[in-house]
Amino acid sequence: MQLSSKIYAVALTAGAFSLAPAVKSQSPAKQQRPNVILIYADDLGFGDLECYGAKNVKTPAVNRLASEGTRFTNAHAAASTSTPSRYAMLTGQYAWRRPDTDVAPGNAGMIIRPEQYTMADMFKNSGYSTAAFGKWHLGLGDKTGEQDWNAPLPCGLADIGFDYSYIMAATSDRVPCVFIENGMVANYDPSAPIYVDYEKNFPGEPTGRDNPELLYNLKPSHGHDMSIVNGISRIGYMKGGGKALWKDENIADSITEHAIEYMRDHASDGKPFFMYVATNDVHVPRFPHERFRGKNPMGLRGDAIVQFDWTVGRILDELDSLGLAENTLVILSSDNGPVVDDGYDDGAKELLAGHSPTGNLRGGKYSAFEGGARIPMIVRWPGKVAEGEQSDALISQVDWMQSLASLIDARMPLGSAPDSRQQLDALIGADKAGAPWVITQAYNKALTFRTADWTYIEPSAGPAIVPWGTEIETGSLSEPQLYNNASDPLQTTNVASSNPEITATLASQLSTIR
Ligand code: NG6
Ligand code: CA
Repeated sequence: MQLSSKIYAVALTAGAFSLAPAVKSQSPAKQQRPNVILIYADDLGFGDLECYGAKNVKTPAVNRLASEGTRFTNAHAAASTSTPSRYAMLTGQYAWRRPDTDVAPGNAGMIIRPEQYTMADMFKNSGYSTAAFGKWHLGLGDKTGEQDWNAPLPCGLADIGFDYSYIMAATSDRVPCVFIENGMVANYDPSAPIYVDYEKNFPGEPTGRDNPELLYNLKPSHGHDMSIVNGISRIGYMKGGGKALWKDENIADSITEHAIEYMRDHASDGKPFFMYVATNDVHVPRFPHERFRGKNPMGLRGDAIVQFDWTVGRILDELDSLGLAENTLVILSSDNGPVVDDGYDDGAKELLAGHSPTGNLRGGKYSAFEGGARIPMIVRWPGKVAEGEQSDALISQVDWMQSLASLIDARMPLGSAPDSRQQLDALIGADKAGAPWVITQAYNKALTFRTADWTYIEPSAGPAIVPWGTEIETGSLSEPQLYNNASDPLQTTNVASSNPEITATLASQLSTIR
């Protein structure tokens, strides 16, 4: 947000803490402001963790988190792809309210604009240290395609509330394949200046399409045949990078160790912290470190889940050794539903061996069906959130911002987080009903409107199966769809035509909100 309004918000917040008898009138949950760590996986499905019934893969660290906290069974990302989902979660505004929030290329300009009030602004202006790690995928720099990757980027996470950031611009299957620390390429190699283009290749640079012999780590199954980095071809063209280029097998280590270092540096500086730890796991290309290989029968996708679990374990252990576990709220979740073949020949499909990444829900990543946006969600806050509980409360990630605002007594500028509802009691497991409805967005922008009892999917044009090779049902149909959540949780039978009033009521509720 702009400087003037930032100062305004800081002044308000400072006032709140110096004048208000903040603690007196509050519920026990609010008595002390905890650190908040949001561990946000990529493409991790509702059925991908052992404590959610996963077959074939052990996730002891996540199991531990669930046994020390509350595990949610009816939580939803705001979209079934990354960029719109993260946009909604971090701003409290649905991505479908504005254009240019679709899956972003690696050279997208900042999608969240500096004047928007984000979850990070909210924490920062409430006295928190704030940091982002890992997958970003919400654009960087002022204008799409005009970034100079060899200089400080003119617009970045510092402009939307993050004091510190160590991130990947987009996804690991998109160039540029470098980490960016506080708006500058990390480990920058002046001997290999970086150039990025999403339209045309740089003369003489190999591509996956023309030089498959150079793909010594992973080959594409569809798409992903442009620039080659670390023996893996990607989306987009890139030249240079040298020593700054990531090695996929070290990405989880880099993200996790930067997060751990941040925790150590901020453990006892008198300020609480907010950390957004967005893992690369389990997005494609899945190429985890050697030490996580072969610990499950599912190949690289299973190994990536094991690696994700390791990251979670590292963070929990570090909280213990720093003595911070008691006063830290940990939220673990995912940005959208799972996908098996998302464009690389990694054996994921062949090796599932009975595992269902969606936990048998219909659809998956990209889809309007339940598998698109129902995600794992676990919340731990010792003494405040019940241990080893399950909550079936209806939850949307878009509501996290106002809920966390309430938790820390943030004063929010008028109009911020406009779609976010205060659902703190549901978030901490005290209210087992949750939100009256949630809205999720499929890859083609079709909206799904879900209440406790019914799921309505609005009519939309498009193919029944994702058209580029992932074999996922889109949920797209030219007719309205209605599913009975209680009797048909797997969405096998569209009952819209036999329930015209319910269908019309839900359609009209959705249209009012839109
Ligand atoms: C798709 C990519 C897919 C993945 C997705 C974004 C192709 C053929 N497929 O376009 O691999 O990158 O975009 O995933 O290019 S997300 O989780 O970041 O939304
Ligand atoms: Ca994703």
